[in-house]
Amino acid sequence: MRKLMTVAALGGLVAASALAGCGDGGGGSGDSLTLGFSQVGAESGWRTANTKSIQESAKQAGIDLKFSDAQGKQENQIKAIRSFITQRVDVIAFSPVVESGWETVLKEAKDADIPVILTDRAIDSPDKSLYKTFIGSDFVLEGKKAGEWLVKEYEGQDDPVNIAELQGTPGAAPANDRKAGFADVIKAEPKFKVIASQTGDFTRTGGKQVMETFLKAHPDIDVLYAHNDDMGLGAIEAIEAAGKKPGTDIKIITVDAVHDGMQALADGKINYIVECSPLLGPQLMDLAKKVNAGEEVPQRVLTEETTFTQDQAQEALPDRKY
Ligand code: GZL
Repeated sequence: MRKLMTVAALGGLVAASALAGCGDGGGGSGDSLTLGFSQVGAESGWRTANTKSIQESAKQAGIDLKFSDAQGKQENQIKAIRSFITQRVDVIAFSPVVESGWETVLKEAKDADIPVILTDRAIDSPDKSLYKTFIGSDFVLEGKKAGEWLVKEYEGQDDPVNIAELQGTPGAAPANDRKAGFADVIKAEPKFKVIASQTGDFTRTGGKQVMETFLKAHPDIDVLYAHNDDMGLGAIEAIEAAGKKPGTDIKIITVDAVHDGMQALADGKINYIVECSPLLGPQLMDLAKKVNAGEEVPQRVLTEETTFTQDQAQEALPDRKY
């Protein structure tokens, strides 16, 4: 509607073409809302489920979705956002692959009067006027939940606990925050020592390769904390290839709770999973419609999520949506 008013102000001819149903002057077809979405890539089971949720929800909401996969590169996301601006989409949404470097392109969107919604991952800019809302998890809390389980698991034991950590993509909000939340909890007990910490880039391959190097350098690893299930699953392959029992010789904590992670948890190869829901599609579409209509939306929309032990995974698996 906002765009139709602008088009109409440009003169009868243009307004006539708009009224003739040639679209609202935006990139949309007819009067449906056009949403430009830039996705991080396809690096993990979580990402696949997130993409599915967004694409299916757009269809159900009657929203014309222009979807771009950045293959993990910030420059591709910036290009996609500029393309959405040129196409005059109604709303832009994206999951920022890393936290910094977004001010310039988001100012261009703001100058073009196209509202932006952040999904999944946050940006570190203090300028909150660059986006209308951020819908996603509290990654610091997820890291804390992982740490709290470990503290409970080793309660009453004084021996040193050697921890290996597989970090997510360098500079990504979930990697920075899951590391910080976990470290903040375990620092209370000197027995917990992070003896190795390196990025596996949120992928299975990365998790397997880095875990292989960890195992060669540190025969005495007691615990693995992986920032997502996929790196944990890759690490399990390396642990088994080294003749050790994942979940027993090396306790494993991961984040996400995607199907394959939950199966490994139920099978006893992972000990605890902190859920991070990828099912952001329905709420994103609702927010996009509200933002397009000029309605007020909360600056922050927190996603609901829980945690799973091995017993809880057995119970939850049959009903899992991802
Ligand atoms: C978290 C999301 C992370 C997942 C990973 O919201 O950004 O990226 O934890 C994914 O599996 O790759």
